[in-house]
Amino acid sequence: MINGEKLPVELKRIADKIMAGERITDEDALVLFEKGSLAFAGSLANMLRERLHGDTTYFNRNFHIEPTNVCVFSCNFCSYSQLYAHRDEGWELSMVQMLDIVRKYDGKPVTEVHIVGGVHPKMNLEFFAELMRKIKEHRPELHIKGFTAVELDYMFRKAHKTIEEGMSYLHEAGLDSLPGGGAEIFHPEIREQICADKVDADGWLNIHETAHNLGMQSNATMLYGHIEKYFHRVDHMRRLRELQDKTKGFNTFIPLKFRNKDNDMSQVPESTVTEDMKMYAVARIYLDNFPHIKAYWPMLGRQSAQLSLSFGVNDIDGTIDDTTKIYSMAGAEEQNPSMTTAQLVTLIKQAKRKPVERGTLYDVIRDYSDIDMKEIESNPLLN
Ligand code: V47
Ligand code: SF4
Repeated sequence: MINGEKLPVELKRIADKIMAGERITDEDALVLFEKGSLAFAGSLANMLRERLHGDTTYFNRNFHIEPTNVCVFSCNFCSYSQLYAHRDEGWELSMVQMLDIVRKYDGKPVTEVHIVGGVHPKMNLEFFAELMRKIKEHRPELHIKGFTAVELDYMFRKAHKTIEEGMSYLHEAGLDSLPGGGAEIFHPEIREQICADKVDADGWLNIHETAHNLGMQSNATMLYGHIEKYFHRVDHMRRLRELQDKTKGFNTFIPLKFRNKDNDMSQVPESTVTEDMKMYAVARIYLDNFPHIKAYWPMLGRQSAQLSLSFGVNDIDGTIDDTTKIYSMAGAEEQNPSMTTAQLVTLIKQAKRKPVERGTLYDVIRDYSDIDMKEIESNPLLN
């Protein structure tokens, strides 16, 4: 009960703030995590989601390119990478192979390619700038969302470029926006235990700030549900909220549920569905300056992604077309993640929400709420 007698005073005070449209503090967020029930945090998050977006739930039509899983880093939670010394057991796509993936979508109504992979010492800034140019030459309107701050940090340092020089160079070559990966948990207490050797919090935030200052938009993630405590999550979101106050360049926050198969943290149990939904709800409430909260269905599974639409989430990413391995290798239920538009629309409609196809930057492409399902299934431009 939100206004009932049984509600502790501190939760009532937080609910009042949220309902009045005020920003909650870090302490409030901790109280929500520690003392608020899922129903309590969830109903407040749902109210905010409906204030911001009504029933609108976004998805897009996208595919991934994962250039390599060879990586100079060794994050303990990663089930995907192969150290350079063992590169024979990994994959390295050539320019031609990556352009063949893009060509496979000729005539198909995808709007975004998401490029992310391991940090390969031989795939450098010049190589990826050339990839950007070649993709844009072939399909200029395809939005390229590419490279985590981890990949960019390594690429720029190796090329002896400042962040601004490197970012401008890739942007001019065709890179449109940045995905949110590599953020993990910013707090050094945890970062040192799960991914000690890659870019730190300030480095990650600097890269996104520079992109924003150049007019590029980006996303932000947080890898949760492993060895971190609630206050590490709040600390992570605080750093993001502060940068967003400055630049307004983030589009969406994506909590990523830790998956424990075949990695060096396999002894750590995965979070429960209740914990997952609570994470989305608190994120929606705390990150009042982030327009969107995304549930990435290949990692979360489609049923939990559907459920999250009642806990603050208003975006479930895209069609994917079985082009990413990061989550299947880490044990996600979706071993070959792929959804047709009709399946995404059905999933959203079943949750009594309004399915809207978007571009990467949340430009509305099509509202599917009144389109007949048979029409969607039979029209290749819609499905
Ligand atoms: O940074 C790696 C995560 C991320 C595991 O911006 C794992 O739209 C869970 O950032 N369990 C890369 N997560 C993917 C990413 C992303 C995904 C979807 C959409 C967007 C976007 C960005 O994958 C890494 C890391 O946090 N990851 N291993 C694992 N075992
Ligand atoms: Fe490399 Fe990324 Fe895996 Fe870390 S999470 S080992 S940076 S591929």
